[in-house]
Amino acid sequence: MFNLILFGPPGSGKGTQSEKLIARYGLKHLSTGDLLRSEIARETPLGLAVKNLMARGELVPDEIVIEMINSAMDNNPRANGFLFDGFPRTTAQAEALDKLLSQKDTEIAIVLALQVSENELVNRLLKRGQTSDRIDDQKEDTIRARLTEYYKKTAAVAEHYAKFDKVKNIKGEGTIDEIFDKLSDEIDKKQNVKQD
Ligand code: B4P
Repeated sequence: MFNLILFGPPGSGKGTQSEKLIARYGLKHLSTGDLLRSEIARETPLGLAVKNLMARGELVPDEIVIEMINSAMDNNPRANGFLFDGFPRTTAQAEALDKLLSQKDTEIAIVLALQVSENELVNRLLKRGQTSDRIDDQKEDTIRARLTEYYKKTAAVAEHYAKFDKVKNIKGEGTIDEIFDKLSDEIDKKQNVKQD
């Protein structure tokens, strides 16, 4: 199995690049943001419980997302590997993920961390807010709240994986294809090392 985490602040291009990466590498895409939005759209009890938190740009409690990821992995027993997008977002989530993977006798191969300046992030998300129905992209205050959550709780996830020498920083500004090429280079290098 080849498991990777696509990491970065809100608006850094995780969703955008994940689409391309799963097509090239045949991985199963697990985006906690997409899973949560689907719960909200279907008005499930879980969706109703997290709707207001997400609209304010706050993180959903760890237990909820960890359980969601656990069942998503169990529902895909034949996956060649997983691309985790938007997860883990706290150190507790990272530790839970490491444990889940080790129970399946596998691990995270690489963490690709997209680096984008704060102004660019805010501009991208406001722009998406003009054309999408995502409520958390509509107001600059909510976007800033998401960035504050990221710096307060999520940035530490990169430090967690840096301890195991798994993090590669990638400049996330430029064209989508340029960034995709840089991400693919890092994956190819890692996969070649594994095969040697
Ligand atoms: P997510 O769905 O993960 O969304 P995101 O971080 O806002 O977006 P992403 O980073 O994927 O967006 P992308 O760059 O692709 O999370 C939403 C919310 O869900 C969180 O705030 C939280 O409440 C909750 N949540 C999710 N996971 C959780 C977890 N594990 N724990 C707790 N809570 C959780 O796209 C941004 C825009 O940029 C797009 O319009 C795109 O077209 C554009 N773009 C991309 N690349 C570009 C480029 N190179 N140049 C110009 N524009 C670009």
